[in-house]
Amino acid sequence: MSWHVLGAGSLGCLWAARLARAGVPVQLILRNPARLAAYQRAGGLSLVEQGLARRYPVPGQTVDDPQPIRRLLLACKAYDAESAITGLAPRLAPGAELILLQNGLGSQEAVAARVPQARCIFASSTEGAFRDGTAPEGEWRVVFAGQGHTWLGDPLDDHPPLWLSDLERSGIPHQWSPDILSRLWRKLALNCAINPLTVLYACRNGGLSEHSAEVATLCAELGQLLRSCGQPAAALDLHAEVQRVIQATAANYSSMHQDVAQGRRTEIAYLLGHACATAQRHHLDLPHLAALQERLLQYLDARGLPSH
Ligand code: NAD
Ligand code: KPL
Repeated sequence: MSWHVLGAGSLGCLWAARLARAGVPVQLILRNPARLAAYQRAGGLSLVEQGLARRYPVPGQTVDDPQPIRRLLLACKAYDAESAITGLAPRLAPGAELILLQNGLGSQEAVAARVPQARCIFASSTEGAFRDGTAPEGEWRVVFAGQGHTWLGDPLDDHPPLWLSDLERSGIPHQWSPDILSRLWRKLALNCAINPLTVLYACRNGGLSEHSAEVATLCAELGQLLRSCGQPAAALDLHAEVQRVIQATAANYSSMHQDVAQGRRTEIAYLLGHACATAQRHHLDLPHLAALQERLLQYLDARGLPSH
């Protein structure tokens, strides 16, 4: 059975290349005929691993190709996920399975509501990849920059799908995780405690050691939020883990910092925005988190970047 991968971006290409080289049938879905033609002219995608580039001529198709979709990796940004799945819904075969690779929370529920006939598997990944815009192959060249792990789970059904063996065979490090919501909330909380401050203070993650009181206050409010919305395990030792991540990634710029520095839209609505909206729904007063959101929105607005 063929995999389909929507989003020939960083993670989509990383997954497609590894599936293809293991002999797993895979098709890349591109936005329109012009993008498909450009992809085909490039001869497929290139993956750079440990400095070595290899080309994978993964077949491509457009969103409105007639081929039914049974297994789909949705590898676009959180803000594109709902409209992307709406475009593909007519192609989903009965019993289709979707893997939602988006960071943050909120987009998964929006996707699931659009395609109630499909099984939606949520994923949280610590792998790192980026597109190497400077190469002649341009956007079809992806650099595998950070080894990591992907957790997959279905909040409605804890039976692992049979196709996990395809990931095994392809060398994609993964784990079936019945508590996937807890993982996604924990990652969201880490991102909320670190990413917005790195943008506002224009610093690397390590620069936050100069703002430790502010980080501690945010962690306390995030812990309150997690406990109030039924995720107490995600709140355990949050502050200690945030401090560990700040130390371990001290030399890095957070993903949100990189987005803003490159003038790209951020996933704020699915991170801090989702945290603040959930707090409001639970009638929780979290003044520092709310003030952080306000400051970040003003900062983005001043630079002409969207707030959603
Ligand atoms: P990306 O921007 O590199 O790729 C997304 C791709 O999806 C783009 O090529 C875009 O054109 C395409 N796309 C969007 N809507 C489409 C549509 N309707 N039809 C066809 N194509 C469409 O994004 P990414 O870095 O791969 O990130 C994907 C998700 O994974 C994000 O939520 C991100 O936060 C998360 N994530 C990324 C990394 C990483 O290292 N890149 C690591 C962990 C998590
Ligand atoms: O995931 C991250 C990001 O930059 O998005 C870390 C490194 C954990 C910082 O929040």
